[in-house]
Amino acid sequence: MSELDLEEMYAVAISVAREAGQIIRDAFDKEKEVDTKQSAADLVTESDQAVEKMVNSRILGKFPNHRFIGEETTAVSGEKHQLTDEPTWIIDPIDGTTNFVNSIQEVSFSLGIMVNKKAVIGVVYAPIKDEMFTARLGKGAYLNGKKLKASKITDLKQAVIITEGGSSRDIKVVEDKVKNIHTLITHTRGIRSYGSAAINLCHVAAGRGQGYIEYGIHIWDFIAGALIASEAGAVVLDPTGCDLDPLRRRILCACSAEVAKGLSQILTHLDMGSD
Ligand code: LIP
Repeated sequence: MSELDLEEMYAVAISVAREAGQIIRDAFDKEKEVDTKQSAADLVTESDQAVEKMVNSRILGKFPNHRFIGEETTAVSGEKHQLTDEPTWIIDPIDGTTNFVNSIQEVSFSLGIMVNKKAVIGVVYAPIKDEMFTARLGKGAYLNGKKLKASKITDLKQAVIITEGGSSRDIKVVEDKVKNIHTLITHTRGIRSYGSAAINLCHVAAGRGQGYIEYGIHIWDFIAGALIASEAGAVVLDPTGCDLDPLRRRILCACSAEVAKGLSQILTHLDMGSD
């Protein structure tokens, strides 16, 4: 894939993110039509579907040979994904749908592009706050054009860690997550929960906290934010400390290797299957 191809894909990614942001903003304060998916806490609205449809047609119209993985298309097909070496656009039309339904501002459009199974472009747009986070592999991460740098903290005791309850209501999963929340409160300066994996990763990229850990999310929730965080100098791993497997439905992100190691050692690691 040439530099020129990547430039073109990056420009298209930013432009569809802006268009997605407009759809989200227009619907934000209105009454939403809400449906549930895997659990009563796993929501979809007509706006999620409208954004995904628009993005799918824009991308495949421009790059007919590229592959597309979208949260809502997957919800309908129920398919498992196989990552190939082909350029693959991975999108979450509204990351933070529960926030969107409740008109809470932490909502984002997330778009990651993988080539040869590696993330090369990440765009997360938070339209209500007009925050455009972008990254290209090896070229740094930016917020509205300003370079991002993760926090320099190495001591877990000084770290603010973001984590989420997630949408699974399986009793064992909930118990393990509660156990982890107890552990995190005990070992860190505090925990936070913003309701959008993509935004959580961008917060770590921007130095707004030192780490983020979540079990049970999907490739479309985190692939763009993971590139943005790592291009800002953060460490992105599987929670056990191994390399991140993008289909494995879990992620650990920390501002430093020390905080990452500390987190990995104290947490109970949940196995939530793969995409
Ligand atoms: C959300 C994630 C969030 C997680 C929620 C949900 P969605 O994605 O970003 O981190 O805790 O359960 O999966 O469904 O709003 O795109």
